[in-house]
Parts: sequence; structure tokens; C-alpha cells
Amino acid sequence: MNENLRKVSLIFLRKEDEILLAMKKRGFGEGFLNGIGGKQDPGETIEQTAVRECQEEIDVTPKKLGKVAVINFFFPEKPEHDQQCHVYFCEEWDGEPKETDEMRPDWVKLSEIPYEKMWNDDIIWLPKVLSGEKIEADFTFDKDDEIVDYKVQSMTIE
Ligand code: 6OG
Repeated sequence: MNENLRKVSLIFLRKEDEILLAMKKRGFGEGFLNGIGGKQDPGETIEQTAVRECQEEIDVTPKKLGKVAVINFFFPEKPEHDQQCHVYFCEEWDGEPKETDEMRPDWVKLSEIPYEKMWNDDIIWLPKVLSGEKIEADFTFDKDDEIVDYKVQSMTIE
């Protein structure tokens, strides 16, 4: 586990055969479909970050989170974007997903996930966690956000 990387959260709400993806309307990853999340604030645990970001971005309060992945993203050409992403699935929450200034959420069938509209690492690791595997991974990107190197392994911690 790399303790020096800035931590960010990422939650995927799940119900039956669907997953909640949201179009990021601004900031890092703008235009991509993704789960819900963002940067850890000082004094927060990463689970508290995950809950707060979900409240802020789609007005939903997760009641129970299950960690499914820890992924280190490295951008040697833009090190300010280096981050350690803690990924959770959530099947119990309060509220209904709403569009906000940050995100436009939509339920998507698991068999129809539009990977071409997502970060290009997602097609490598998301199917694994959707099939029940817990993973740790590293991805390194070039200046055009293309993957130049990656490693995915089963989670050994937590
Ligand atoms: P803010 O900068 O908006 O948080 N994120 C990524 N998610 C995926 N699936 N792939 C990536 O590949 C990602 N890089 C970052 C983490 C950014 C949000 O975007 C996620 C956060 O939830 C590079 O605070």
C-alpha cells in the first residue's frame, strides 16, 4: 500500500442487475462516466470521504460500504494527478440519486456498461470486482491519459 499518495474515494451503487454510473460534469475526468467520489479532506477516514462525496455529488447517503479495490493511479507527466483510489460497492443507501452541478447519474445494466465512455483502466479492473474479486492495482498513464503500464492482483490487505 502506498501511504504517500493522495487518497480519493469511488463508490458504485448497485441494485439487482444494475450499477449507477454518473457523467462527471467538471474537474478531473470531466465527460467520463464513473462511480461517485472525490478527494479525502483532512481529518476524514477514506470511508467518511466516500459517504460525503456521495451526499455532495448525487444527494445519496450510503448506509453500508464494501471495499472492493485499492488502485494507485500514476501520471508521471502530471504528478499532481497521482492518487490512490479506494473503491466501494454500496447496496444500501438513503435517498434517490439526483443530478447535481458535479454529476449526472444514471442506472446502467451490468451487461451494458459503456466502457468506451469511461476511463480506459475501467475495462481492465471493473469486470473483475463485479465478478466478486477484490483487487489491488497500479496503473501508469502517459500525457494523453493512455495506459503505459499496469498490474492487477488479488487484494492482500483488508
Ligand atoms: P476529484 O478530482 O473530482 O476526484 N478517478 C478515477 N476513476 C477511474 N475509474 N479511473 C481513473 O483512472 C480515475 N482517476 C480518478 C477518483 C476524482 C474522482 O475520479 C476518480 C475520484 O472518484 C485514472 O475530487
